[in-house]
Amino acid sequence: MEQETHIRTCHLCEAMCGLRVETRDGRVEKIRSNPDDVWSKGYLCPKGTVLGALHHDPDRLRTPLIRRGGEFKEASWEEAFREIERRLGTVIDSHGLDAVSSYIGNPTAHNFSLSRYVGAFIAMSGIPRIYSAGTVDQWPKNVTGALMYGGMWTIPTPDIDRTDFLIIMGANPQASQGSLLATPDFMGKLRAIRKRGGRVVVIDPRRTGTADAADEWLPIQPGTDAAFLLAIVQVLFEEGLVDLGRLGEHVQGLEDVRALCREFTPEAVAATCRVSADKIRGLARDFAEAETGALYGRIGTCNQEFGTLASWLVDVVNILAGKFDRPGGLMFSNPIAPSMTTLRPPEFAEGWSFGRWKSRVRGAPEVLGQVPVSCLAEEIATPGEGQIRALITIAGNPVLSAPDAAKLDAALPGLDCMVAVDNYLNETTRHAHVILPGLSPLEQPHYDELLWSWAVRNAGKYSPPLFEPEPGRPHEWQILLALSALLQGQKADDIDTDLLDDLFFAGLVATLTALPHTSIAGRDPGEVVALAEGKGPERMLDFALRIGPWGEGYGKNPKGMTLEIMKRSPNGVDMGALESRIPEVLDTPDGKIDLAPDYVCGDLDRLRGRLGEEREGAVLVSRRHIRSNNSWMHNVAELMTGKDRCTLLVHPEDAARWGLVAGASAKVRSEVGSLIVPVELSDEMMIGVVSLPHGWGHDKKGTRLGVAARNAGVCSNILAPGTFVDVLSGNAAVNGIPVQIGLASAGGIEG
Ligand SMILES: Nc1nc2c(c(=O)[nH]1)N[C@H]1C(S)=C(S)[C@@H](COP(=O)(O)OP(=O)(O)OC[C@H]3O[C@@H](n4cnc5c(=O)[nH]c(N)nc54)[C@H](O)[C@@H]3O)O[C@H]1N2
Ligand SMILES: Nc1nc2c(c(=O)[nH]1)N[C@H]1C(S)=C(S)[C@@H](COP(=O)(O)OP(=O)(O)OC[C@H]3O[C@@H](n4cnc5c(=O)[nH]c(N)nc54)[C@H](O)[C@@H]3O)O[C@H]1N2
Ligand code: SF4
Ligand SMILES: [Mo]
Repeated sequence: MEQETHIRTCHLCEAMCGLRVETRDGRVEKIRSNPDDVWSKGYLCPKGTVLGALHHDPDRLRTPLIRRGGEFKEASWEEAFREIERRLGTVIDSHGLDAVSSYIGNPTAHNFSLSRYVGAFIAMSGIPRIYSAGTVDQWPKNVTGALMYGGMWTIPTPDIDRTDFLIIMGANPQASQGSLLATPDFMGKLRAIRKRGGRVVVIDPRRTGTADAADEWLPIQPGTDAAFLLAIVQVLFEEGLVDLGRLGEHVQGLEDVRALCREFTPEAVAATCRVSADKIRGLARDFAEAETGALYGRIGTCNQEFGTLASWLVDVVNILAGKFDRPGGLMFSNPIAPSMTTLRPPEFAEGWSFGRWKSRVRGAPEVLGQVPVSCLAEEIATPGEGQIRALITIAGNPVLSAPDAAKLDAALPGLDCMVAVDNYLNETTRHAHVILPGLSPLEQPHYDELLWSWAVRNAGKYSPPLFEPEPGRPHEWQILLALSALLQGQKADDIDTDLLDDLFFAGLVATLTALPHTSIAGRDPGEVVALAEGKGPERMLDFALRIGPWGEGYGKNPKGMTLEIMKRSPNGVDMGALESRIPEVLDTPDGKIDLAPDYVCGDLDRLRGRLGEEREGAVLVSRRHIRSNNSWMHNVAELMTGKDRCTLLVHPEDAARWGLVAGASAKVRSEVGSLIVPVELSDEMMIGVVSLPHGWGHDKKGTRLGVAARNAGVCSNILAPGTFVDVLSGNAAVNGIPVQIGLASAGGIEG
């Protein structure tokens, strides 16, 4: 057969790079970048080149697996769904749907089907409570988005193409490629800022690859960003540098912020943050005075003790310094296909409220419908009314990625029913009774659902499937709909996923026609449904494109965007740079930005307490690597070459204090666990701070990950106490974990 070249978008991360995939005889031969891609213009990273290896990975599951005893056996789809019906039925008959829960993992957001149907699954299954990777990730941003702007996914992103001063706080795009900041080639854009005379500052306890490429690295004590930012705010007020510009009339709460920052002078926070007062003042002045500027905060500012305060203050600083909603500042995208994920959940129709219920065992208050994922283990393991007895994991590996990892690993075998929608038999899914594999991404179309919501340009791209799915295999959207039907008590043999899809779609259309600002506002939903074509995620994408800002509007704008038109531009469509969106983007009760939400400001006492504390001893932070992706890409041999990456980074002075030498093994102990890991000396680390990557620990028995098992590493989340959270959001604090460190071979420390 002839060689073919397919144009495609890489689905692995937020960079959404354009690829040229060369195939022959049903095999991927080579993947290169696509220079004609309107968005990525020829950029890609090493992970993009291995989509073929992932597709052809012999360990990737292609049929359902049913576990009987300790053995997984291949099964037909009918058998698998019948087995789930039987197991779920037993749980639900005895304990009701309250005994069923679900964990939603990160690749859900990057998968064509799952991203569009996980909402259908949650709504139609009737499962009362779910857990997700969101509470080890961006939940603080969801809280501040909801309270400040009225939408839990209304999250601003830095306009890096036009900024002349970028401050990066707690993010390492050199590895991650950017997060809640969708751009290709972040590092190229960073270099471009400097080349045009701009300045880049990185605030991070580690001198990362991003910091190395910046003008300045500003080390900070983990978990103290909120105090640092409050001091910046204090300086802005004290020195008369506050200038809201055109946003003045759209902001309320300014005087509250002025009053509450007063005590947080640079001098008051300097020792805690380990940043000099002069540095803080200088940075505040420079930022305020810059013509354009954007302060960007990401996972290091979220996955920590004061995540919500820090996330709030990142936005506050931008707003006060006049760097918000204007070119070169922090801006809101306007996606060509608006994300349905970003619709306000019906339970919050009357406004955002918190703590409507509490977790059963720990009493953790609900935040935006979820409690910390670390609660999952105890909710499974603790007997009593409301105990979780059945769990459905969807594209998640919480046994490695969630805090208190060992506890969850120990709890999962206690379930009466566990179903995993996953492409691998890994650390988490090995506990499942049934594993349902999704199609390979190359067998599916692609168009990111959520990520364009914080893209640095208003663009979009559709990729057709590259390979035909193997006959008889359902799409993941069909799997999710079938699972929701089983949870509703339907018989496996009777499920009609097309019918369920029609129901879900009709519900979505009804929701959108009832909203005031869409192009189909007030239309008869039945009429719109009748006009919509196709089924599944393609119909939803077409719908999103049509009702979007450039959309055809079901007849309203006949030349407007449709999926058909999008498909004619395989290299993507670019509607231009970001534009100011305030006030239209706001959905707060008074239509203004709430600069000082009570819920958030209520946490300042806790921060005051932190400033009064003397904390000594080492703390642990996390890191990422460009050739890795959370826990699940360590099975690709091409990405696993080179030196061991699962090491403890230690500053040489610390190493000397703790008796460590390069290559030796350190024993690291926290309040909840201990592990032994090779030491890598590095003056990248701030003294007193050590770093471990997450997503490793592939030495568990019963997985089917040939390559990963040979490069097992250790699971850093064994050290993360589940109760160490950002109180306001319930988000895990996997950064800033107090640890003790010693030489392992010499017996190390006790424990
Ligand atoms: N210590 C520490 N812990 C962290 C973090 C940290 O910085 N430090 N980061 C946190 C963050 S930000 C996140 S997002 C979480 C991630 O946490 P998770 O989402 O739980 O973990 P992943 O490693 O992304 O696991 C993804 C799973 O999805 C499966 N999968 C991959 N592709 C597909 C697909 O197309 N379909 C299906 N059905 N399954 C698929 C994989 O096999 C794997 O089982 O980890 C968190 N944990
Ligand atoms: N290659 C690769 N890309 C990825 C992923 C991956 O695993 N691998 N994961 C994806 C996912 S799910 C996400 S959410 C994004 C995350 O993307 P990023 O937010 O860029 O995450 P990291 O690369 O982990 O960088 C976090 C930085 O925060 C620093 N840090 C830790 N604690 C603190 C603190 O208290 N204060 C400050 N200021 N800094 C701190 C750490 O030292 C680290 O350098 O990346 C995505 N992209
Ligand atoms: S940066 Fe790498 S992983 Fe991310 S989309 Fe581009 S090629 Fe894929
Ligand atoms: Mo994430």
